[in-house]
Amino acid sequence: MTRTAIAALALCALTLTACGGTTKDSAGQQGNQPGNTAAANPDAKLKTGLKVTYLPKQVNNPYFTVVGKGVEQAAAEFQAAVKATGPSEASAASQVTYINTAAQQRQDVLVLAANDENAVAPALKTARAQGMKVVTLDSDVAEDARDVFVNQVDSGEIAVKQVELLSKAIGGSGEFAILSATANATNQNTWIDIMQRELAKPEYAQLKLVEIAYGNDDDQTSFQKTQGLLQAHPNLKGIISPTTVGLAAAARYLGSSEYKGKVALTGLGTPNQMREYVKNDTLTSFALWEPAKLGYLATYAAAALASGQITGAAGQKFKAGNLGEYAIGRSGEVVLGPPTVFTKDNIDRFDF
Ligand code: RAM
Repeated sequence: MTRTAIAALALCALTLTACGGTTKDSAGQQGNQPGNTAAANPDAKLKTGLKVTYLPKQVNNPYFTVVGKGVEQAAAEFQAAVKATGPSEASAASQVTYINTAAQQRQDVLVLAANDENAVAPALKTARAQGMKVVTLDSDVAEDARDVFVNQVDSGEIAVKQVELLSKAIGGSGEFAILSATANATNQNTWIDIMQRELAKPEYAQLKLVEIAYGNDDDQTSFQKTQGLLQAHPNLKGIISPTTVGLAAAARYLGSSEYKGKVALTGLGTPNQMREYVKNDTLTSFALWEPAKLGYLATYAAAALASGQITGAAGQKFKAGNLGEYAIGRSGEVVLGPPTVFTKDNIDRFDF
């Protein structure tokens, strides 16, 4: 699916307008081919002893380490064995060899956050044809290359929230930039597309998006890109960074520069990485979901697939341990829940 198509789907969900074009949006239909050909049996027992591979976008990103804790916790609850593996950088094709290895090692399920929606699709399709179940979390792949996508938050909601936070921080008017992760990341591009549509609303008429920069979810690159944005746009009033790596690097740069307090910053970050910058007034608010819950939910979805409880079709339900029951929505998507906004007032209640 193209970026625009994903954004359009997210927008359909947001505005509740009638949107055609999807082929499996009602309960009881078969899930995505080629993996989901059997009928679902909601009463099937959750299998124990499953082999789970967890493949984040990159291994050295604290956010994905926390997601991995949730994967481990769920797996421990149904005695599955987890292999966590992955590239050190989040480039488009960097995950292909890890997918092939998981298939060769006959892993039952793969839980992955994709760096590119298409680059990994052929390897995933081959693995699924051999019987491996594929659950994406955080950042999706082409819909026919996975069984289920576990989205952290409704894509529209999280994109709109960031525009709202930025607008508030700069008094509703002025130039701003986006500091994203990699140019191919499905989640980033979906959110950015929705943000751009949101800017067309009359209440944002005075906001001007002047540049989208890519820090590649690399700390140094994100730091330098922040500096570059500030130099290139002397009238810049704010930055949205919808990536935990970008937000932390931008805060580090801003916090010790002449721009501190003059250029606003918001986006998506982990409380532990952002605490000092919220406390020293580099930024007032940012948002996120609970990464461990995302990993936990996705791993239960993967086990439900491997146990035959679900096939990935819309309307099917499964139990996700202590998170309770979840239903699969259109396009095989399961949504974890609403985001949390962190400020000085609540940040000390969170430790991740
Ligand atoms: C980074 C990654 C991830 C994104 C978070 C918010 O860690 O880009 O995909 O969801 O930020």
